[in-house]
Amino acid sequence: MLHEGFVPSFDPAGWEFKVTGLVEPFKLSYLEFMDLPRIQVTADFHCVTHWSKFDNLWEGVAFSEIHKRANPQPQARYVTVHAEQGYTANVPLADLEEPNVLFAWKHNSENLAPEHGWPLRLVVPKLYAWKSVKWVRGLEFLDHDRAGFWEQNGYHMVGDPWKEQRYDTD
Ligand SMILES: Nc1nc2c(c(=O)[nH]1)N[C@H]1C(S)=C(S)[C@@H](COP(=O)(O)O)O[C@H]1N2
Ligand SMILES: [Mo]
Repeated sequence: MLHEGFVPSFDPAGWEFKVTGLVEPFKLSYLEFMDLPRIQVTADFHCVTHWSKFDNLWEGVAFSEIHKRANPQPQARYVTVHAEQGYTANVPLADLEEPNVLFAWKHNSENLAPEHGWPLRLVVPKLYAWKSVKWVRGLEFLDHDRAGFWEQNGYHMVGDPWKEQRYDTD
């Protein structure tokens, strides 16, 4: 699948990125987010419905930049990723700590199209693409794994394509 719901409109003045839960909570405005150091990552992208896009060049801010500012408590082991319209996905913190996880706004040197997540999407190359949350607006650090949108609808809590973890029964 591609996404649930409609493509949200973007208002830079009203946009903020919120980090909450077992952390030192903080918020970033759009300009503050765009001021963070940037990286580029090349990675494949696997949807759970058996399509893949290879060799994508992503540009944005590494997860590690947000992680170090959040300074999570030791018991924080899971993250709920929050997006526009209440979309959520749960990801083990260990999978976000991979060096190629980023918040991207460029794909193959062009700004993301609105339907692909503009102004910001998470990219978690090692997991199925439903964890690569489009229109991302925040992270919530938790000590337990809480099912997100697709996970409540039968998808896997981790979603590793190499283990074919599609459904909660895999
Ligand atoms: N906010 C949000 N992000 C989302 C989704 C969604 O429904 N809402 N769908 C996911 C799924 S299932 C896939 S396959 C990818 C698709 O990304 P693309 O549209 O850029 O190809 O986005 C993921 N991110
Ligand atoms: Mo998907």
